[in-house]
Amino acid sequence: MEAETLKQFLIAEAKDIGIDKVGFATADPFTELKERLMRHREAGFESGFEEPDLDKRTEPFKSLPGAKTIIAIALAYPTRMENSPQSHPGERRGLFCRASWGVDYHHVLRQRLEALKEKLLEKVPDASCEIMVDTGALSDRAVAERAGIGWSGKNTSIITEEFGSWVYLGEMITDVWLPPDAPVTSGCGDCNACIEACPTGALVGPGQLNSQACLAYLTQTKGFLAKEYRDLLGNYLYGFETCQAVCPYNQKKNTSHHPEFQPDPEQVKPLLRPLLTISNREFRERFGVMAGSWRGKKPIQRNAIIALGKVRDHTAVPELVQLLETDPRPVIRGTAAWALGRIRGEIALQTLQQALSLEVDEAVRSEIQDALKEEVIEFG
Ligand code: B12
Ligand code: SF4
Repeated sequence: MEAETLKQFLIAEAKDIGIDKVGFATADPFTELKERLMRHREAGFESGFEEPDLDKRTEPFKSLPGAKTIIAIALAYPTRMENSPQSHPGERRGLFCRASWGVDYHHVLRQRLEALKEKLLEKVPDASCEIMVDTGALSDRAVAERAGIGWSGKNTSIITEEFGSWVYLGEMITDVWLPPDAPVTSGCGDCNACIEACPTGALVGPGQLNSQACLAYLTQTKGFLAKEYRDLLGNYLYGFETCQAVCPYNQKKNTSHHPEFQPDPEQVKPLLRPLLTISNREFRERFGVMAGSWRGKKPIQRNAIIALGKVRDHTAVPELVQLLETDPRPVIRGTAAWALGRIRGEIALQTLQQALSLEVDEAVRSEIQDALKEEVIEFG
């Protein structure tokens, strides 16, 4: 089959399979990206979730010998929730970012790419293919940019004409040559809305993110969240999206044609207090299907405690006292101490003082001491 005919066949099949955008790129090394990733690392801007081998990241043939083409795909996700439950005093709710709504996108995109691979194999039975979604060696964004899926925005996201940046990305490397698409021109122009809106200044320049200061990253860490970030998280339990929410290309975009990504309101906007005492099993059963559960329950619980402390929810005091007194995890005890210091009141204060006399972990002791200090300052 002639290459252009094969490409058009795959584009038509991709649509039937339920892929929103498909683009074709050469599998040449990403030479400029390599330089960029080296500087990114030297500056200490990596998150640690990236593939560490920069040769593998930028040389597709290291993942598939004989690689000629990369087929990039994008699937759009919803931005609006029907029947979104309200958060009330005493019944506060947390929030999973939109990129975690519905079924974990890794499975959905991989399944779509497997179906596309089958179509390619129908026409070229001896083709070799390597599928990647997020956890693969390549930079999904750099691939999507080269394949003309969208441009690389100043918020570092790939922005598509049709769906804004509310898209997941994935790709298939193959040793079949297919005519490449051209990258699209950036539409950012003079706009700097994302850089100005980032609450931590993590967007240190156009298209340059210091992951260590990015709230999306910080929601996923397992240790203590540095104090300066606690008030900035709002009620986010996983991920963050201000740099997308403010983007003019993302306004009024909502994709509802993938049932897999439709949010279950009780799952993506759960009540906070029950999260504090949820068992491992219950957590897996309720949230295990979501992308946002990949780091386990500890960061979600830590963020839930912070959200409750921030709004000074007095009704959470019994659960917070229980955590401070009995939880085996120092991060959870220490964060509970911080929240009790915020909420204040007699029970909170007494519990903090008692806990200080029993606590042996240095980091937790320091949190308790600071919580008690805040108490004195605020009452004084
Ligand atoms: C590590 C990681 C993170 C880290 C770091 C993010 C970052 N910006 O670097 C953290 C945890 C913070 C994160 C957060 C999010 N992530 Co993330 N993440 C990744 C991962 C695994 C690697 C990204 C990476 O290597 N970053 C390093 C930077 C330097 O490279 P890059 O962004 O890949 O490549 C671009 C730059 O290098 C730039 N570039 C290259 N040369 C040059 C030169 C100049 C001068 C400039 C200005 C730029 C530039 O262009 C490249 C293409 O855009 C990818 C999956 C993958 N395998 O690629 C998903 C991925 C990027 N994440 C994704 C998503 C959805 C998110 C969140 C929106 C989730 C959320 N709501 O919380 C946020 C968005 C935050 C943000 N502004 O990036 C999607 C992005 C979809 C899209 N439309 O762009 C991806 C592609 C996963 C997927 N397969 O769908 N993520
Ligand atoms: S907010 Fe403005 S600068 Fe940032 S990505 Fe969107 S268009 Fe580009």
